[in-house]
Amino acid sequence: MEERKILYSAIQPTNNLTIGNYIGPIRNWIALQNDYNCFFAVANMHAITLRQVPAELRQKTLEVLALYIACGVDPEKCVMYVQSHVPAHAELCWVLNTFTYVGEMERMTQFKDKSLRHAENINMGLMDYPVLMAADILLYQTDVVPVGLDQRQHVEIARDIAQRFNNAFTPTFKVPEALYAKVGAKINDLLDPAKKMSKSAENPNGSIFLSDDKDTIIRKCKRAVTDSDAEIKFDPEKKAGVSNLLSIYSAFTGKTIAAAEADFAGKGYGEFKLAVGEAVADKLAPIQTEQARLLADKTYLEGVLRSGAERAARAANKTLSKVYKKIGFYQL
Ligand code: AQP
Repeated sequence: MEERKILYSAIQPTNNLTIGNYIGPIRNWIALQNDYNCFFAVANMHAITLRQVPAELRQKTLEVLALYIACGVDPEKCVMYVQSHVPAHAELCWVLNTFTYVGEMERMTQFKDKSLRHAENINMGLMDYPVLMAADILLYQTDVVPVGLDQRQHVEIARDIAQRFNNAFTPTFKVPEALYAKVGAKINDLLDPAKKMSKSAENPNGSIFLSDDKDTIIRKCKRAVTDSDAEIKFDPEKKAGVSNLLSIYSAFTGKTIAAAEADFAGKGYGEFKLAVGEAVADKLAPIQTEQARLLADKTYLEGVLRSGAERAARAANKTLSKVYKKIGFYQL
């Protein structure tokens, strides 16, 4: 690989991916893959912090990889791999645990939210999620991490841990920057626009899944919560529902928010919602077809993962070996 800056990002193979996952991080991956050395993981180790059905987790792992490629991530240019195929993630996580304070982890918003939603299974892994994510990022000497806004706190803690380690020894980790989408860094739930659109939302009508068919997408858009003043204007404070739909429309058509507003000047919400649904469905249809084609070729997908795991492990082990040396682990 030539000397370029490093980009790292990952998605958990849980539930079905939503347009939030696409608009927030994946679109940026595709836009930046020619300018950075990219590592994209399928984060199955993060996924088991909530209970998964093993056969589904296995299947979704391939589905997510196929989706990355179907969305436009180029396996010739980018390293794509499954997190558990590179043991250095777990190994560095253990070391970084000793540079992270319990109080910091208890304050993480996602941990608090997920603890409330999964009170029956508040396991150590759930609490340790941000440290594993720090290990993911720091292993590759990452410069930028394209994520959704919901991950801001986790990237911040990864930076803190990197700096803490660097200060305790000598500079070892690059301190990464988060990178957010200009439009759609946080896509909200269609039925409750105060909340992030989520893969695991209680009501699936609030989320558009990348696997949804056209009728379903249009039905969900038609039911989206808006307001009563009938003006199609971007104002996230006062018009959260409409602004969310404008962001979705902008992301799926490539138009600016101003151009999107202009498209609907003087038009009604019914027409607007239908146009948003159609824009999403038209863009997703070829992605779905390509994902299905790729999933029928398991040999190809496994080849991508084998080569990805090798290339990722090579980069990750370099960092891990430096870390082990600094902390005094006897190496043979
Ligand atoms: N609504 C969103 N808008 C913008 N970006 C988003 N991301 C997630 N939702 C939105 C970004 O997608 C990446 C992967 O996220 P993840 O795999 O950690 O899962 P999630 O989608 O955030 O998962 P959920 O909904 O909490 O469900 P579970 O945990 O049950 O799978 C991240 O970059 C995230 O910011």
